[in-house]
Amino acid sequence: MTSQKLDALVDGVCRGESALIAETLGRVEDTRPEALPQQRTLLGRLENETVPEHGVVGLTGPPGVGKSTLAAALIRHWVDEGLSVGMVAVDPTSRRSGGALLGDRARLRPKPDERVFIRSMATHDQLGGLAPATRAAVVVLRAAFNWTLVETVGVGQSEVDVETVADSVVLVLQPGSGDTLQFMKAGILEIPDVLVVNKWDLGALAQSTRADLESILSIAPGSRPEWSPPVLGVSAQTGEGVAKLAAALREHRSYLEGSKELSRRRCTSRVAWAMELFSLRYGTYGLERLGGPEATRSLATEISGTALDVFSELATRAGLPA
Ligand SMILES: Nc1nc2c(ncn2[C@@H]2O[C@H](COP(=O)(O)OP(=O)(O)O)[C@@H](O)[C@H]2O)c(=O)[nH]1
Ligand SMILES: [Mg+2]
Repeated sequence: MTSQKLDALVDGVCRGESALIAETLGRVEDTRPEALPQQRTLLGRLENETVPEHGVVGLTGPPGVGKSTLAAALIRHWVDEGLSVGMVAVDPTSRRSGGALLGDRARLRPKPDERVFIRSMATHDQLGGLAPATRAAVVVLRAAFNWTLVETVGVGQSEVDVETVADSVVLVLQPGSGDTLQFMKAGILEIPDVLVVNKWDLGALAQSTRADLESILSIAPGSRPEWSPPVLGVSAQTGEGVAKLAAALREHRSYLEGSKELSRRRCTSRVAWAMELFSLRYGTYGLERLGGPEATRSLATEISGTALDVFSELATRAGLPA
């Protein structure tokens, strides 16, 4: 890639031009080793040029709770406020996620001057590269848009652990599904920054689910003393509560920016990404050369630069080709 081409891609992405965003996504999702040097340059430039205020929100939860519908409602809310939004939807189970999202896009009906970009990823064509590809896509979209949404199924069960991709994690549940107890047992309620009981239009059942969640959280509060995750009743279908969700995300954003939490999360995310790339490429053989997974992880934490820089440095230190 010539330096003019690189400049054109970076400028185009930062201006939010769909065609150049799509081209850049294609380049950064390429899993061939020979694509790496270009990706390093491209992602490094994009990270440098990203406005620090641009935020990444993860929407996660069981299938069918209304994550995609809620994403559409949230995108509509933000766009009406004059903000631009990018979205990555990761669906490890469905080959139809692309089609489903197109449905959402139709529901969204963005006007020509509204900046919305949606990318869906299914596992069938990604194999083990899904998580790194998702992370790379997030870097691209974050450079382009005020908000980037990442929709994933489940929490801590899917290949992409959303808490290592997003700055703010929203756990979406639906009334009376019995998921609450399961999540509590799995310790998963410690992950979200905001909890949503979607399908609030279902009435009393929704209210009792919210009450259950609130009482669980009051016994086992999140791991961050300065932020108590709100539990919001939302109907993605009628739009009720969507503005409150947007306000909670804005507030969480302020909390992140005013504390060390944002840089801590970005560091966790960079290390997770570098580790994934390294394990995919070199497996346990590579990890053993650096003294095992834990030693590799702590080494990765000390290396600066983008995730791809960290990956290359790990490879160099292991005496392997990056
Ligand atoms: N009653 C009600 N149904 C909803 C709401 N949000 C989504 N749904 C429905 O729930 C089903 C699953 O929605 P979807 O967004 O695909 O869920 P996802 O699998 O979590 O992405 C669809 O039939 C939606 O129409 C809501 O707020 N209220
Ligand atoms: Mg969905």
